[in-house]
Amino acid sequence: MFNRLTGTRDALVADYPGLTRDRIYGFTAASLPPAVVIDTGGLAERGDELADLMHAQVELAVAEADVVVMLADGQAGATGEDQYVASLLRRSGKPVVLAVNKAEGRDVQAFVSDFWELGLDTPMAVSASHGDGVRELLAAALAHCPSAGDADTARTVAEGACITVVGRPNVGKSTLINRLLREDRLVTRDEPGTTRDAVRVPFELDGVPYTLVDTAGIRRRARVTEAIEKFSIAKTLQAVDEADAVIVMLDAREGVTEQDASLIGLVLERGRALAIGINKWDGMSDSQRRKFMHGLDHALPFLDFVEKHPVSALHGSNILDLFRSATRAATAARAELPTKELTRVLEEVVATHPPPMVRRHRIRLTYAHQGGRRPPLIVVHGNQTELLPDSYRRYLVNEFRRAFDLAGTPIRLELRTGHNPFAGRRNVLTQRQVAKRQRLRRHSRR
Ligand SMILES: Nc1nc2c(ncn2[C@@H]2O[C@H](COP(=O)(O)OP(=O)(O)OP(=O)(O)O)[C@@H](O)[C@H]2O)c(=O)[nH]1
Ligand SMILES: [Mg+2]
Repeated sequence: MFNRLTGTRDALVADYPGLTRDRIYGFTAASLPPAVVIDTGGLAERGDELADLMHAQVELAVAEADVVVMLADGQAGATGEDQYVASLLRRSGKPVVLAVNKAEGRDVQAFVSDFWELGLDTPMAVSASHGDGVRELLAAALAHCPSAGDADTARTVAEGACITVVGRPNVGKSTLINRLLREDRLVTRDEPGTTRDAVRVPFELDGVPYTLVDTAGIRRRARVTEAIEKFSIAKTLQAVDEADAVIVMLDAREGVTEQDASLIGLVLERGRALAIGINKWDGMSDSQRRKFMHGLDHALPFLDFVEKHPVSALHGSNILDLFRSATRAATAARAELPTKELTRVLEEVVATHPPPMVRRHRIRLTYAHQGGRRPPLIVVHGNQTELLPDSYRRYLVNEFRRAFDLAGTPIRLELRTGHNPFAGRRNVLTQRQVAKRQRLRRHSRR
């Protein structure tokens, strides 16, 4: 069911180990309404050590959740274990949606009839492997989440652009926000895991309203001893998804770690605009600073479109520059790109550096239009576009970025080949052409 909801295993973004069974986090597939999904291990009634550890993992996931989906095996019928799970979930106080799985090809009413006795809401017949009822299940679950749906439009009108601060634990996210606000609004401490939930605070700069979002520090893999961390990963992921721009905070004293790179990868994968703050720059020697910058270019070579600022959240130096980079990135993410301008830029770019020849034909790129915003999606039309090399795609993106001043936001490019009127038509020779061909053959044989 998790794979079905998230589309593929690629949607997997965080992998939290317990001793026994991980909590796995993912985003719903693009064709479904947006949500963060957590997969948990099975709940067993046996009171051994293994079951206890699994319980702890499930409890943490339930605590983070707005709504819980209980998945039962319909082909096995309602069992004592289902009764047990249902009673645990009822006690959690969270809304529960009951899904009865493996319903493909069955009569729905009869299939779920067993499950009314669990005393949860209406049981829904689903098939995770076939996809039946999955969309309905998600809709039923989201109906329990007040923030779902049109939150996006409501927010941008009322509260301005939403700038979310993310980074490993203890890098100074809350300190940055406090310094921007000029008050100790958020708890900061020299200890990872200080912030446990995503916190939204209003902020105004030069008369423009924004929403700042502080998040719990996210790390890809906790050590086993830290498996029982109480902060909400789901809320951090959701805050990234809802952001207009993300500030990724790094700790200059620790260099760019693999976790930083994977967090930035997650932000880009979700198509979010960003700026990078290199924090705790104070008290570092020149050679330490040089070493960090060198490591940064090396670790993140593909990030030249993202603005990076060394800052001290503690002292407030450069933090406004960092914030302004983020707001520019947010604006770029929502930029409107008129078809006329896009096509003009495309024509110029193609005239300067034409696409390569493929099988003695030149790939033709004729016009471009905008297919979406946040992040900008540019659709380029032409012929044989599927043969366009990656290097040329990158070149196009860079040129569009430059022409429209789109710093800080990823840009998506979609190539579309128009209908080719000759496709699939066999070339039928005329009588004279057939005769000529035969003559030529005879001639060459001789
Ligand atoms: N020297 C120095 N210390 C800083 C700076 N920014 C933050 N710190 C310190 O780093 C520690 C952690 O800061 P927090 O703001 O709580 O970090 P966080 O990223 O919110 O941490 P979590 O909420 O646990 O994810 C605190 O002791 C801060 O005083 C800075 O620019 N320079
Ligand atoms: Mg914090």
